Amino acid sequence: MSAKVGVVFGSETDIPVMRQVAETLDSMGVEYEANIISAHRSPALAIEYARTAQDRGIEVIIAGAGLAAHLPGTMAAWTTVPVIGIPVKAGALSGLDALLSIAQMPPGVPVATVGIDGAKNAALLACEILALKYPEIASRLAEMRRTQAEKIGARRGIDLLKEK
Ligand code: RP5
Repeated sequence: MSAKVGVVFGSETDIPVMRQVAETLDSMGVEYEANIISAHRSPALAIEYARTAQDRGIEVIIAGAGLAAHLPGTMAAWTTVPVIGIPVKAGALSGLDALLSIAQMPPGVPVATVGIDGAKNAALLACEILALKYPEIASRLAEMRRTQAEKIGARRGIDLLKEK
């Protein structure tokens, strides 16, 4: 099966966060490919990746980066495949710089933005986009939501406040 999700990130130092994307997509049975691409250090590769993504069967791109995080916006500038950006916590501003860089895209080139280090939500949002087309992914998401609700439901009651 070919990859539906293109996962890209700016540096090997992003791997601990981006690994959660892989774990979540694996749990949903969604095929993906992963590449280190930097908007600043390998800009030509970034453009080539985004321009060819749709022809290679990629239906959603998840792009993670820290600091002045231009990778998601660069991807979005060169493709109309939906791009989800993950601001990775790094450097003096602990991810706030990346969050604003990714969220504050000028009108006309949207990037869906999750919270700082929000890798799991990025993967789940990608699954929700894919679920519009693939019923099996929709079923797995529904099952995940049911399980999640059951776990919360099992933790009700005033005794919670008395546990040590
Ligand atoms: C960004 O700069 C990367 O996405 C990473 O989060 C950050 C720091 O990169 P390194 O200097 O650790 O390679 O491009």
